Amino acid sequence: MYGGGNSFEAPAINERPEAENPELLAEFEARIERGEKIEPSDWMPALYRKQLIRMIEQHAHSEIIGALPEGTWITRAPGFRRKLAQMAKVQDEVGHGQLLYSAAETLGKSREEMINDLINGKSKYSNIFNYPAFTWADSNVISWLVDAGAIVNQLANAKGSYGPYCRALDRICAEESFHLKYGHDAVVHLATGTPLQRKMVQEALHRWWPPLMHFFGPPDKMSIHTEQLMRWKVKMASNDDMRQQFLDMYVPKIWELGLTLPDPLLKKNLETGKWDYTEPDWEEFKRVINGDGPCNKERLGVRKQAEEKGAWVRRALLNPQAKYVQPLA
Ligand code: BYC
Repeated sequence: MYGGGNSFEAPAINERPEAENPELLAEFEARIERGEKIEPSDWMPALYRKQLIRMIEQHAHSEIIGALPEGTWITRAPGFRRKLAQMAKVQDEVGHGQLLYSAAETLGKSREEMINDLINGKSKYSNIFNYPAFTWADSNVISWLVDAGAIVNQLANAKGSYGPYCRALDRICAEESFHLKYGHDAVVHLATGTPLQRKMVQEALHRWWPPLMHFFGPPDKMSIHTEQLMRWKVKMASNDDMRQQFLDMYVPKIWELGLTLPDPLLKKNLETGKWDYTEPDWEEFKRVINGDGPCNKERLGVRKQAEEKGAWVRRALLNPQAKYVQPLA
C-alpha cells in the first residue's frame, strides 16, 4: 500500500509467526499476556524483532530530524530566556534520538546502518517534520502540540512489551512533559498578546493541523501493522484511538484560547463519545512519508551534511593513537 521508500518489507516465509517453533512462540506470547517485559537476550519471534527495529528506528530518526524545524528558531527566539529554553528543548530531542538508537541496537541493527538508511531515504521518520516552520509561532505550535501528540503515543507504548524501548520511553516522557508546558506557555503568550501575535499563532495552528491529524498514522482500517503490533503489545493503542485521545485532551484547550481549527466538522459526538472530524488528505500523507513533502530534501540534506562533516571526529575517536587526523575538505 505504501510503496517507494518503505522501510518494511513483507515478512519472508521464515519470519512469519507460523514458521516459528510453536512451543517457544506460545511461551513468548504467554509472557506478553502476563505483562512481562521481553529483554534483548530473550527468545523472540523474527517478526517481533523486525517490527521493533522498524518502529524504534523510525522513532529515533523522528527525534533527530524533529530537532531541525525548532533548531532553526534558536537564534531567532524572542529574548535570551526563550533562546535558552528553545536550545534546551532541541538538545533534549537529540538526546531522545540517542536513547532510541541504543534501544534499537539491542535488537541487532547497528547505528551506522540506521543512519545510512535514514540519509539514503530507506527508513521513514515522522511525516510532521517535513513541513516548514515559517514563524516563531510555528515553532511554538510544534513545541506544544507535536509534543502533546508524542506524549499520547509514548505514554501508551511505555507500557508495552519490549524492555529497552519502554525504559527509553519512560525517560523521554518525563522530558516531553516539560516541553509540553514550555510550548503551552509560549502559545498562550502569543494568543493573549497583541493582535499581530494572535494572528501569527492562529495562522500557524491552521498550517499544522492537517499534519497533526496525520501524525498518529493512517486510519485503523488502512493501517498495515497495528493488528500484529497490538497482539504483541508493542503498540498499546490503535492509531484512531490515539488520535481521539489527542482531540479529547487538546481541542478544548485550543478553543479555550479563542483559537479556531480549520475543520468545520470537528465536534465531540455526544452519542458515540468520540470526535467527528474531516479525514485529512491521506494521499498527501503518503506522498510526504515517501519522500515528497515540502521539506524532505532539505531535512535529509542537513542530516547528510552533519554526517559528512562529523566523519573526521568519529575517525579520531575510533583511532585515539593518531596524532593528527586530516579533516575532510
Ligand atoms: N509518519 O501500519 P501503520 C517527537 C507509516 S518525535 C511517517 O499504521 P504503525 C518530536 C508506517 O511507518 C516522535 N510514517 O504503522 C521530536 C508504515 O510504513 P512502513 C515521533 C508513518 O507503525 C522533535 C505505514 O505508514 N513518534 O515527538 O503501526 C521535536 C503504515 O502505518 C506515520 C514516533 O515515532 C507518520 N506519522 O503505526 C518535537 C512514535 N504513521 O514502516 C517532537 C513511534 C504511519 O511499513 N511510532 N507511518 O514503511 C509509532 O508509534 C508508530 O509507528 C505509528 C504508526 C503510530 C507512527
